[in-house]
Amino acid sequence: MLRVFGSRISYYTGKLETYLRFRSLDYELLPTIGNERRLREGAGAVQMPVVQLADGRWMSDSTPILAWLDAQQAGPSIYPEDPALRFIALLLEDYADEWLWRPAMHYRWSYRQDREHASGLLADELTGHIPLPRVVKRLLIARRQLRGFVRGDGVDETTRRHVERSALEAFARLEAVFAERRFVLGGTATIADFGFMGPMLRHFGQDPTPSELMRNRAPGVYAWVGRMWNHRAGHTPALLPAVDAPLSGLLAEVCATHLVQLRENAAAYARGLGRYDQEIQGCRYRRVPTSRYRVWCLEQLRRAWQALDATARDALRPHLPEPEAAVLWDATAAVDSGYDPEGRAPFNRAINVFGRGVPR
Ligand SMILES: N[C@@H](CCC(=O)N[C@@H](CS)C(=O)NCC(=O)O)C(=O)O
Repeated sequence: MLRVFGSRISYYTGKLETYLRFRSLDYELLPTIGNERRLREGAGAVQMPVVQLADGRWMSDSTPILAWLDAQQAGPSIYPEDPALRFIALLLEDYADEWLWRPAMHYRWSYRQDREHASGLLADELTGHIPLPRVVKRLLIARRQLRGFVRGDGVDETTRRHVERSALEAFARLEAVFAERRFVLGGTATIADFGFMGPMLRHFGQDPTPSELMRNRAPGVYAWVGRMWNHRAGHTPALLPAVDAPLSGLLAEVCATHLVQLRENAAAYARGLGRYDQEIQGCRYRRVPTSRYRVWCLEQLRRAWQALDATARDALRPHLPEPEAAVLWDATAAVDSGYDPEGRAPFNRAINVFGRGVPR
């Protein structure tokens, strides 16, 4: 039995739970609040999810957690065998993890109905032991999230439209994919699907405002969320033989958004900046927080690209538009995060995506 510290409306906890269900691995869900000391001592940081194995070892960060768990399983892996497809799957996971985070937080905390739903749920789930009136707890939670992860992450009147467009664009690109097949890369789920379940399950598929948008504009994505939740390992239908038009369209959006942010974030980190400005698809974001963790994400993707042979790179290059995608291979884009130099993740000392948790 795994012990999963998280929340039943958390982005990355939902991603992990989808995987645990897929592999029929039993788990118990426990709150992070009230367990901060144990989590910090065991895993290095308080974030959702943190996992404790039956033998007492601690794991953090859904990306290496899924990679490690999957390596322990008998039978077909969720990481495609084909090197080019595997690279695409990792890139899509990172986009879902790190780019769709901002619109997910915006929809949850900027819209009143969504904010009331999430703050009430979190107050009840996580803060039952804190002797404050429920209304005060809800207010404090909502204020922390809105200040830190929405306004503090560059969402304002000038960027709001673009932030929402990012979510709608992801819906539209995935809708085109699911018109062709049941999962992102073929007939069964890969790490790309589990990555997309982060934003799509507990935020866009469940929060009142984006879930209505999803049902109306992208019913195929809505159906895929249910399909993923119900998907179990066992059968292995084929994956795509080559990148097709819907997948190429999705990759173009990934390059124009996520890869630009990864590049600008790494450059800011190299300059020692705590915040930086970036322009994405013509929209200017001011003073977004620099993330050391995302410098590491870029290192991981660059390492994966380095490991590809010429055949795989040639197959991918037409679908990874420059100049944005050059951050994957350009030597001048290399920035050292210094995080997890021994490659021990998920068993290393974790860091939060932003500083000590919430951007200040
Ligand atoms: N890279 C981590 C990110 C985990 C994460 O940032 N989780 C969010 C909640 S879904 C969190 O704990 N944020 C810190 C906070 O709110 O203080 C993962 O994939 O597990």
